[in-house]
Amino acid sequence: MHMQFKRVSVIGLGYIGLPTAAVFASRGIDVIGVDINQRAIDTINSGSIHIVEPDLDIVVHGVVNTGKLRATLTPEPSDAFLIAVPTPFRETPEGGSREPDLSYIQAAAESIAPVLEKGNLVILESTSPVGATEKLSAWLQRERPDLTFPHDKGEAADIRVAHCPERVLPGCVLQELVANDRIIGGMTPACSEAAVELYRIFVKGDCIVTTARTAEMAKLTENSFRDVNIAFANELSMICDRLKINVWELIRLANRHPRVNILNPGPGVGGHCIAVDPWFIVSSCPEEARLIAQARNINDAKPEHVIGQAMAAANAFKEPVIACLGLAFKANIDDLRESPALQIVDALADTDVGEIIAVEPNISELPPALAEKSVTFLPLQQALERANVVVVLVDHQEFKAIDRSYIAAKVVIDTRGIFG
Ligand code: SAJ
Repeated sequence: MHMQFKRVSVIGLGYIGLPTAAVFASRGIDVIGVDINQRAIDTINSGSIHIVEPDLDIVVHGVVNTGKLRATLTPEPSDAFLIAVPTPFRETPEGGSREPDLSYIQAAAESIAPVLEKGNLVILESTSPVGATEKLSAWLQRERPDLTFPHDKGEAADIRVAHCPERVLPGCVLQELVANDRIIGGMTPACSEAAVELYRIFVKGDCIVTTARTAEMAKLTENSFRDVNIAFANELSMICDRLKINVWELIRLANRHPRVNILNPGPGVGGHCIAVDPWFIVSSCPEEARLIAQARNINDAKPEHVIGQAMAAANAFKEPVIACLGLAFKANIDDLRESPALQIVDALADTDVGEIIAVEPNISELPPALAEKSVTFLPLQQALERANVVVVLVDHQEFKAIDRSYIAAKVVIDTRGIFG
């Protein structure tokens, strides 16, 4: 069967949904973007964007102008529906543990169900625990008993369902959407075939077919791999602090070995993916996922270690002034969400250790939580002039360019190794 995708709906117009919708539209597909946020819809329909991502504004502006992308609150009939909504974590009802919150996926399923038609393709792009795509199929079935779905009727089903996880790096989304290989996890071979046909519209990388469950696990595995490897680097950095060894030099040396490639230690692991996704594996298999859980704990404990180092350094001065360089969760972005740097500055501000200065070249004012705690927000140069303790929390390009003579007389805690 050869499917034709003339009209595609994207449910959830966030960091993944909006660029995906815009790229489909730029290839001539009629795209309907659906979101529950009226302000986001208005912004997009006026040709602007509500998130920060290089070049996305230009693409959205273009496709809204040509009428190829239109945003709305209510789903409309389409050939394919692509779900890109958040899958956050929540406390388990009994408390004490965490579990993935699939309520946004369920709500998306309930919103598209009324307009589904025989022959449609539904794709889940949201990062999901293993089994979520089968649940999606069952939720759609519950709303539309008149149609058949693959969890029940397999290849013969009226609707095709697949999991195709997004794997793009924030900051490089437009390039990576097109260039990266794509894992296509259909609930049946026919579901995969339809999904490959859809992604072929703009994906230049390989589209690799597997099952929905393997695709779900592949995405979680990629981010857990990175988390576990960063935990190894972070554990090494704490061992080296105790043993008075420069961890950066150590890693450079060890990485000379042809089969060793240690990642970079840091102040902790932030962002919405690597610090979250491993928990999806742990919550499915708590008894087996011991290393993955331990890596999460090690990375989550790293900010505490840095706070201790900063306090110890400050205590050596009569009037400590601590300049904290960076608030974002990684280099050269303005994203402060789930940022270990922010967590460290916030915790230091709760102590009476001394004056706390924050420097973040990618934002124009402090987030309210820090402003309330009398953290001083200064440009880099002024902060360095005032401080006797400098804590490097993010490896922004501006910090890498610091003239060493400015910091020679200060106590420096370099969590990112920018000074080697
Ligand atoms: N970090 C370190 N040391 C390192 C590398 C990173 O401490 O050696 C820290 C960063 O500073 C940051 C955190 O880890 O706080 C995560 O940053 P990242 O750049 O590794 O990843 P994200 O969260 O921006 O995006 C990841 C990517 N996944 C992988 O690289 C395996 C991206 O491809 C995924 O699409 C994204 O998660 C996602 O959506 O899951």
